[in-house]
Amino acid sequence: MRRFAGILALAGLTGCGGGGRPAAVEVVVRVMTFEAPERIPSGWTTFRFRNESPMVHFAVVERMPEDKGIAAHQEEVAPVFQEGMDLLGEGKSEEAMAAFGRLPAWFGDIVFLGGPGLTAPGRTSEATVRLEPGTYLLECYVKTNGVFHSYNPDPDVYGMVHEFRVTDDATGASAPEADLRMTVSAETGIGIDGPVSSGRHTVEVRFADQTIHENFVGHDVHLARVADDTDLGALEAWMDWSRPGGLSTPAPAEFLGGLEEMPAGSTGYFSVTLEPGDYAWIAEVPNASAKGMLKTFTVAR
Ligand SMILES: [Cu+2]
Repeated sequence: MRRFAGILALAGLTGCGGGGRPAAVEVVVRVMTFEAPERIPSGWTTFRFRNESPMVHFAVVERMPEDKGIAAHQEEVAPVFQEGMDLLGEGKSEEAMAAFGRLPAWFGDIVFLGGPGLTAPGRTSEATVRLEPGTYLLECYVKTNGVFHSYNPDPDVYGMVHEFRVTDDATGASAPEADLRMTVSAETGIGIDGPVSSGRHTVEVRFADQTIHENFVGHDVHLARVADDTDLGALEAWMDWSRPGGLSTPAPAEFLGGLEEMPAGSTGYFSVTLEPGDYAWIAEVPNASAKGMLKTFTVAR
């Protein structure tokens, strides 16, 4: 019987209630470019995000509409966001909204499907999501000196965006086994079942609902280390990309990953290793604390 189970596991079959753990897709950032595979099989997939650069980044997974890929994103989306951001920086909010109005209609058809949250320089974070076949992007829209990482002012060079194809081949992997369960909701904020201890954890995140917040993005969850000199008010303000200093390097706290936004009803996972200390769960939305999306907690010694 054990041998039979082993053969099933080798074959990656899921019919008897589970294949193996999701294979990890390595994503490395050394400067401001994703190094990642161009083709991966479909199914449960762990993105292991190694930030070897001196700046904070994330890697949101975006399923693209039919026939759209990195070229369309870089020609029709990234410059529009940069123009709008430049106008916001000049205090011209009406002109900025007019600029955002020039986003192509298909922008609304991009599906944000999780991916590793904000990850500090030198840190590695992991997020696991289930992917159907299709064309996808990894994107980081953190800013440096007012410029989105996903936008390169040089028209001949792409920004921090990586296109990959999820193929019809299936991994057959099961969802990870989680030891903590979290719910993220516009109604109830970020909630987690019970105290968080030190050590390695895999957190199951259920998006009970999803909504477009004031800064046009959905809610997600990130983990920040809260040090003695961390200003939680500054951290909260920093999470809003539409503020001139928002999501701009350097971050006001050390980020340890998390899970980017997903549609209502979706479930994804992230893994973290926690040492004793103070932390905050926080979403990338304006006024996170009023929305229950800034929650501090302590990992006991
Ligand atoms: Cu970045």
